Amino acid sequence: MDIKQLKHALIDIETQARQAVEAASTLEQLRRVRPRFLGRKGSLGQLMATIRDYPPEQRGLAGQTLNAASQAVTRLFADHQKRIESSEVAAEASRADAFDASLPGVRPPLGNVHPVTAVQWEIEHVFQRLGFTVEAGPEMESEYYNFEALNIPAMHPARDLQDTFWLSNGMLLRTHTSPVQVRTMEKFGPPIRCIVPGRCFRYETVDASHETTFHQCEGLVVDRNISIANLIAVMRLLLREVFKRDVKIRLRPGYFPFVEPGFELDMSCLICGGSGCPTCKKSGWVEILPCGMVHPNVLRYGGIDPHEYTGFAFGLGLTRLAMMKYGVSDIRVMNSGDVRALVPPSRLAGSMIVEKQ
Ligand code: FA5
Repeated sequence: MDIKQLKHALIDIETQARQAVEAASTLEQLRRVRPRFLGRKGSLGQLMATIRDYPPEQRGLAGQTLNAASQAVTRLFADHQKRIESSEVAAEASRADAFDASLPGVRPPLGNVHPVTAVQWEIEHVFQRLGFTVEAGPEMESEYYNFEALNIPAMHPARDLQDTFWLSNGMLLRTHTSPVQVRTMEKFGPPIRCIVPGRCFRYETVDASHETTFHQCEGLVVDRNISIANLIAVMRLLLREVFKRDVKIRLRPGYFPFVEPGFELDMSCLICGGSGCPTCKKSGWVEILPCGMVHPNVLRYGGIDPHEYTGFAFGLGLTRLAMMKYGVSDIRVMNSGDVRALVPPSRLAGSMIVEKQ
């Protein structure tokens, strides 16, 4: 048999092997069919024995050709064996009385979580996929980080925008998560991509949308060539991921001494559908996402050269976002301890339950 005939013979053997393998529906049948092809006396084994009959210059090629065919047939058996095994496992598992004590258990989701926690987990998940780190800062903060390093010097009227709880030791309860901006710049230097979820405190009158204790989530990106286009793209992505659809937003100029330019990003109130209610103060819009390009002075305070780096920052109103997402119309419910406001595991994204347990 010359090499050409050998190749034809091998194609035939492979075809027969495939048919025989596919006809086997149990491991026992498969085991019985194997020697016909792969055993020493099987069709491939017999051809192996003829290698020595080839002229020396053809022996190498004949050997390679046979080995390739032998490997292909071995693979046919191995693949079909896996198929039979998994269908046997599936059949076993679907039996009403089947119980495999050796399988790892599925951890049942336990307990309900606070709406703010649920939204915070979701946001962390979204941003971690974008390569952001999750940072934290102290709730008892110095005047320097809460105001001065954010370009709000003493006597600046912007300090009055955030009524502050001052402490007897000269410190304060942070009025926003923005102090962690300069802390993070000092700690890591550029490039920075981080979010900072956390609790904030303001000495103000409580109503349906204002609390003295509430949550924000700061976001900070500092790198070369960061522009407003990056800022808007990230804001849109964030809202789309949290609400799982495009929500109506509006962008208007906003003043914060630590950004330039600054914006207020409002979303259409999901409690009233935009027609006006106490939650949105009858405006149809909820202030949720103030943001802007990091002011050069703030970069300087953080030890970063504003000629080389630019950045954007945002201060998401986490508590208000949670209200919109879970339909809580009065912010006072959030700190009330009312268990009816909690979110059951069935309403959390599946990946979050697994990750956070
Ligand atoms: C700030 O706190 C800025 N630090 C945000 C910022 C960060 C701007 C980075 C630019 C760059 P403002 O005071 O608007 O901004 O608060 C931000 C959000 O927190 C508001 O949109 C609102 O959703 C929420 N918020 C503010 N005060 C309260 C309150 N008393 N109760 C509940 N939520 C509040």
